[in-house]
Amino acid sequence: MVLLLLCVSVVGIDEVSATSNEFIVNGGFETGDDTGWTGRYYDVTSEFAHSGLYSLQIFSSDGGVWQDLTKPISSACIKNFGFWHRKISDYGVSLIYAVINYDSPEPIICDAVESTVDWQYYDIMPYIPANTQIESIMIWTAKVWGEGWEEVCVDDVSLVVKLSDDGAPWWYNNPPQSQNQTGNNQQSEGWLDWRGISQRATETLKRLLGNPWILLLLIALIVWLGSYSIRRR
Ligand SMILES: [Ca+2]
Repeated sequence: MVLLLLCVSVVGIDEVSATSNEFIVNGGFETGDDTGWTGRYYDVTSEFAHSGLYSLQIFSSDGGVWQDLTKPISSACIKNFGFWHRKISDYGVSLIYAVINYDSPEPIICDAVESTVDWQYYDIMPYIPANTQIESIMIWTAKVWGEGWEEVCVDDVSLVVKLSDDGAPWWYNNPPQSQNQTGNNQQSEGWLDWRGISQRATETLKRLLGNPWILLLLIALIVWLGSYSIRRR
């Protein structure tokens, strides 16, 4: 069991070191398609780009995209979170805003801003509550009643976590303390806490026991140990 726990914690450390500090998949749309995103009334375009060759073009109000993060990110670990946007012509009034889902049933609907023909940065950081786990991001458009509406482009959507001096994600060396102290958050905060390790050990054990070859090997080992101890007597 000790060996098993060691193996599991080694897997956890590998996961940490292999993790990039960017947590948005295809935030610059440089795959040339919508890989990582779901939504409506959008297309990936090469006509406009804040950086690279592509951006996302939203061609109707009440349209946009969303993405679930590959793992919930603690608010304390986030360094930058936002995106760039612009209107494709000076016509109409195009509003854009972000919606963040976190470890609460109610999402955060951030303030809508007006897009201009110049690229502008939409900063999500001021809307993130302390001691929360961010789970997904939605970028959505709206119109003003009675006004015309112009298409909007979005590019360089990015959620970057802090890095320690050794290049590991920030929480690897600085696991958030406040939630553990208050006991409010029962969810695992990092990969190195014992609750997380024992959870992973249990899951791995279940997976191993579900494998008939491993099960057979274990039975053979028990039989061999049994016969060995009988021989010694
Ligand atoms: Ca781009």
